[in-house]
Amino acid sequence: MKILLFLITAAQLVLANQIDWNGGYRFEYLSIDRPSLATPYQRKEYGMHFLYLSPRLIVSDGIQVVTRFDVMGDGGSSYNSYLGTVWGQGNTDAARPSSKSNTMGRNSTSSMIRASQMYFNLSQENASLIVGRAPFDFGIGMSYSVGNGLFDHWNSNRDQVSYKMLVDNMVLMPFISRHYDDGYAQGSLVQDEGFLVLYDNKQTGNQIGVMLERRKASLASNDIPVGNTTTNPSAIGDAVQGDMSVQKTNFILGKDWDSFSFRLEAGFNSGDLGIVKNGQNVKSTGYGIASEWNFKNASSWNYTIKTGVASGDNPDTTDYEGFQFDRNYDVAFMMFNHRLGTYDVLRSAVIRDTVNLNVGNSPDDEAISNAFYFAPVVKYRWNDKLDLNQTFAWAQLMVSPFAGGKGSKELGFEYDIELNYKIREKVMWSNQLGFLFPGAAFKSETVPGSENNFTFGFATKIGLQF
Ligand SMILES: [Ca+2]
Ligand SMILES: [Ca+2]
Ligand SMILES: [Ca+2]
Repeated sequence: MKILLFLITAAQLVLANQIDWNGGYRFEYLSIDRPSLATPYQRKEYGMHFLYLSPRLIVSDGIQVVTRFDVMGDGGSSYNSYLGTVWGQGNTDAARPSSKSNTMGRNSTSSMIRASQMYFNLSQENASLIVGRAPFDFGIGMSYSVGNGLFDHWNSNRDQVSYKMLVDNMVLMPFISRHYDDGYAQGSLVQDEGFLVLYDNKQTGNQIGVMLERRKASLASNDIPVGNTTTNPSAIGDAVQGDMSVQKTNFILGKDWDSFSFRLEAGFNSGDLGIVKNGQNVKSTGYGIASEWNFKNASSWNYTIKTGVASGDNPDTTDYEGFQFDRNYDVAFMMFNHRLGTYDVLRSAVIRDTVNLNVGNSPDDEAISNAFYFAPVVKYRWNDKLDLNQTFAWAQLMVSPFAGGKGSKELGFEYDIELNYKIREKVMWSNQLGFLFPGAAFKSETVPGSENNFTFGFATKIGLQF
């Protein structure tokens, strides 16, 4: 009897705990004819699929443990992203037995499930505490983007302790994030300490805020890419020599009217990178500004202008002036989204895998960097299910990627058409066609074979979230 009672109580306890699931699935196919803009074309063509499942374990009132499992994630790349697995991944083991031969075999490879988030969330009436590996967000996603968009490939998950306090429309949040710890000993860290103050009135759409964040790394954990730029294009200095300490300051400003709204985010870096170049200390001095201007009306036609700037590293100076947007922040289908050309025009190699991936075999791992861009979007709402968006993106370089300031700054322009079809509630089929007319910045006498020829690209993708 006692055992039975115990069993019943245990069953009730299990029932008292709840698990809420959400997640998403997508399949994408993409092709870009001539990403090199030169000869050879280095044509891209791939499919990619991805599923994520996020169980939220509700332990008791206001206490949750959240995890996220990525099924068929980017197992082969070095990015820890939400890219997904290439469709047709195959077996890659060089010493594989013949039973694993892709040409002779009959079964496909299998993939690991990865956990990209795991955190504890305590919600109180006017505050919430987050401890663990959790998404981190700010503003319109210029610097940090959680990657909740249907086709977002990137995330800014980080190991953090953050405490968010809500007072009316004010948000106050101190936080600490640890990006690296060498283990049980004390000492070697890469850590952020920061504070967010935000006024966010959901009724009026008025938003103003600032986030201050200092990222520090000790000498032993300072892994800023350094070395010979010919063998390692990501390198931004000659050698690591000390601690890194960089202050990042991001502002957000927004306002909504009946027929118009805007959002503006700006970010500034300042501090010491702890590396040397030509015997001198390298300081980080980059900045970025992103703005979105939305013109709304009752008709089927709506307009948005996306315009902004990201500083670029000047090769003639010791300091590092480069600034890269988050890679989820896109203004065009190809430009600033996929690598283009035969050399690093945008000076963004520091955030990319330049060892295994090149212009012809990389995913959409490019970022807005070293450029001023102006991208009006014309949106036409056909009916409840069908949207047609046209983007005309024009851009110009901030600094020449070559010493001595040689070369043109014209990045050219891109015209994109996007047709979105909402098949069912929560299920979207999106088709993109892009035409890129690259500017003379992609062609240089310094780099033999570089050209700025026309290219086009196509993507069709289906995505759902639940
Ligand atoms: Ca430690
Ligand atoms: Ca520089
Ligand atoms: Ca992107």
